[in-house]
Amino acid sequence: MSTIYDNEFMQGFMRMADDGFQQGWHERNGGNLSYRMKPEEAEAVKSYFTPKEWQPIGTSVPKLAGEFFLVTGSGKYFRNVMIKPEDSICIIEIDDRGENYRIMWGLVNGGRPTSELPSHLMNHEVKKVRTNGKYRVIYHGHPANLIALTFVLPLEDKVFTRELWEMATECPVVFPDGLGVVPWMVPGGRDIAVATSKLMEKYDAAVWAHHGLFAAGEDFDLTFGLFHTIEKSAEILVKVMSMGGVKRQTITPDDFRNLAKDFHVTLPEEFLYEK
Ligand code: 2HA
Ligand code: ZN
Repeated sequence: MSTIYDNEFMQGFMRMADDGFQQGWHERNGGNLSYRMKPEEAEAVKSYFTPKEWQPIGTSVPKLAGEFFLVTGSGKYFRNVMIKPEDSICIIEIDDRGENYRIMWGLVNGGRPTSELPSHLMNHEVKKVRTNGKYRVIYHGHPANLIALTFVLPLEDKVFTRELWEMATECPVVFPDGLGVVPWMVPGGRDIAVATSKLMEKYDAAVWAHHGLFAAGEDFDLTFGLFHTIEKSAEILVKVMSMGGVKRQTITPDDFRNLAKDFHVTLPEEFLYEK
């Protein structure tokens, strides 16, 4: 007998949640994940739907009207997604104005979608428009090395981008647009959602100071890979700083320009400043 979990997007979502937990980015109920479902995916699972009451999103996302999302639940543990998905995650539908959502499947023991739903949906809206519908995944977690850096580096996009680019040659190829930084803000609400989605106009990832990372991407592999690459690079920077912080040699602005040519990426000059 087939189940809702036989669908590839379900498998991909659950695997990503488990991978993130194994990486140590989701202590307790930390982090959240959302996936904008394709129309055929919503169609394929609609026999499992039991619609609940409409609830306000807390912000307005008119360009997501009528969309279905698979999202983690508020207060739920990534650690449990694989072993009890029906308790940990849910499918929601957005209403025709982009103001309300309703649970269609999941969270069988009650609960709500992620506390960061406004940030997730506003980021989805920006990315849907900017990528012509290509981007479908928004991911938030608490990677320790990147968070540690938010206590010692200036909270500036250009500093985080350049320092992380220098730590691993793959970085400018993986996130050529750079990385945004949101100063510390109260999580869960509309203000931090607005600040983050503004950065998502320009970048695929944004750091929340003293909190975590938001990443956006086309599919589960690319989004997880982006998050993973950023945190790996942050780990190297933490090691370099812990060894006294003096770089005897590094990748120079001209090295980056040469890399950009060979790898066919455009690296904005704003990140290739002389230090
Ligand atoms: O607990 O990570 O930002 C979930 C979160 C809130
Ligand atoms: Zn968080």
